[in-house]
Amino acid sequence: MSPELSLIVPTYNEVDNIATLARRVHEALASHCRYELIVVDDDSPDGTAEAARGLHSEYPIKVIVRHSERGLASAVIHGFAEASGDVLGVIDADLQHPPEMIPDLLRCARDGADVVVGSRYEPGGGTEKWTRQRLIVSKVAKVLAHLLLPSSKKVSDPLSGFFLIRREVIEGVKLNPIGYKILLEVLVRGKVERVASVPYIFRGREAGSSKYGIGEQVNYLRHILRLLPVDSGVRRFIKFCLVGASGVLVNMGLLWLLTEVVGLFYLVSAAIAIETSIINNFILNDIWTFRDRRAPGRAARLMRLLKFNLVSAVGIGINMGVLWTCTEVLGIYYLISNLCGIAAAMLWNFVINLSWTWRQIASSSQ
Ligand SMILES: Nc1nc2c(ncn2[C@@H]2O[C@H](COP(=O)(O)OP(=O)(O)OP(=O)(O)O)[C@@H](O)[C@H]2O)c(=O)[nH]1
Ligand SMILES: [Mg+2]
Repeated sequence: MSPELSLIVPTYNEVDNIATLARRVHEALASHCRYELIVVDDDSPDGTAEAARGLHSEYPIKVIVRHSERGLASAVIHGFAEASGDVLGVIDADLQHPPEMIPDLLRCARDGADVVVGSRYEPGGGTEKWTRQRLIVSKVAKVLAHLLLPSSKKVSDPLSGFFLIRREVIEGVKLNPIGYKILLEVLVRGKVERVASVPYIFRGREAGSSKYGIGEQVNYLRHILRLLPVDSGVRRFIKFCLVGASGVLVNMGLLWLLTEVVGLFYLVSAAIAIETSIINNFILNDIWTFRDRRAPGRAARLMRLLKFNLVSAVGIGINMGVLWTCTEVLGIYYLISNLCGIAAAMLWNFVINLSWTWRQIASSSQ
């Protein structure tokens, strides 16, 4: 019978930790579920793999040794491929993630969460023995992920190395991470709808040494850049900008046509052109940018059109306000000021339309 949970443990030089980890995992899980522990070791010179193999008679442990590859995240992916459980989990070998909390995480997965994250950033969670510098780096990294990769905002700690996922989340998905942050990869590329978080304290390392260094911070930035074009939130924003650009063309074209060909007064033409471009943008956003967020029915569509008009009207006000302030108060050249105004209005339009006009129909987090 296959296990319910496959727990992946990436290891590099963890000979002093692996037996304690296996024992504590077993004590935590034996009465809760069938599980397997998959140790993925990158040929550690300290003999971690042999030590892990020696535990085979006591615990359900499988040891994989990679000889030609190195890297935490790629080791985890290797472990996923070898796992047979319905739920896949990841835990560090050095006991910084408390194995005693795995049953709590598993409960959330059983309740239907696709991804359950052990989080340092929920009330009750935190870090122990971290230097101020490491705390700052971690917080900045988290904010960067939340800002640049909207998919990561589903969870409070997208950089956690302690999490469970349902197998379906990554089935058929090609994961291709750099460095350490495998959860980020799963959140952006995986099929994630419901998420849950469980607070935990990231303990200080007691044995062995850290493999975390400056190289990982560079890798992290490379990883974010690689994920940018994949993130569904970023893609949505790009679509929104393209639709906005099409609206500018409609606006300019109609303004010219109505003024030059039809002979209307240019301000009358402008009013018609503005409303037409708003309707153009609404239709394109409704059938393309926010296609997945449309409530059904004509009344709902009409309501979205009204909201979109309102948001756009305020957006025009913001554009004008920024243009005036930058030019008159800050003394910036008016064309540059206008660019700032357009950017501010665009951001306003996107954020409010996303959270109001095309608000998500069903809540996806627990
Ligand atoms: N297979 C494999 N595992 C790795 C590699 N680098 C780190 N690990 C393991 O990944 C887990 C996390 O690595 P750590 O060095 O503890 O990183 P960290 O927890 O961010 O840093 P510290 O708080 O300083 O311990 C540990 O179980 C390591 O043994 C690697 O290149 N390959
Ligand atoms: Mg560690």
